[in-house]
Amino acid sequence: MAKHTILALNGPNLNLLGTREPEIYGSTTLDEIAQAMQNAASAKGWHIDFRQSNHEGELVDWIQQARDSADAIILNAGAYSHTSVAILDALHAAEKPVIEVHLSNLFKRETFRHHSYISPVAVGLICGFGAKGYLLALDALEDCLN
Ligand code: CA2
Repeated sequence: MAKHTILALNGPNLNLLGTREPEIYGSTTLDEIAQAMQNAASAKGWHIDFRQSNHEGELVDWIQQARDSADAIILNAGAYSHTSVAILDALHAAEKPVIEVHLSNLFKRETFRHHSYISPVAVGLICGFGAKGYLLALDALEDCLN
């Protein structure tokens, strides 16, 4: 049995990765990110539960379930990062370590992307490293899990 289960959650429009706007988000698809995370997690003896939804309520449901089914959460909530108090509240209730990931460097972009509701509940934030950010998040979790 895997030592730890990590919920890797992706928010709206991230299913489009690799198909458009490669200059901002890179050319790696979400399926390729999922595969790279599975490989990296397996090497650590961990299991990845990788999901994407365009629906805020579905993301909230999955975060609530993580209280019983996951040891940590890696979250790219996409545009909901900048708007969703509901996701913030769900993360509080889940009481699991959260690493926030963004492909792009939020602080080089429009000012409305500079604020994230998720950052205050996250152990840390990784942004600007493209798809590699998800793997950096897995490494960062090593210090949060035992
Ligand atoms: O940089 C990130 O990872 C973001 O979370 C991506 C979100 C954006 O709203 C955040 O501010 C930063 C948008 C994801 C949209 O992804 C697309 C990918 C390809 C084509 C169109 C959208």
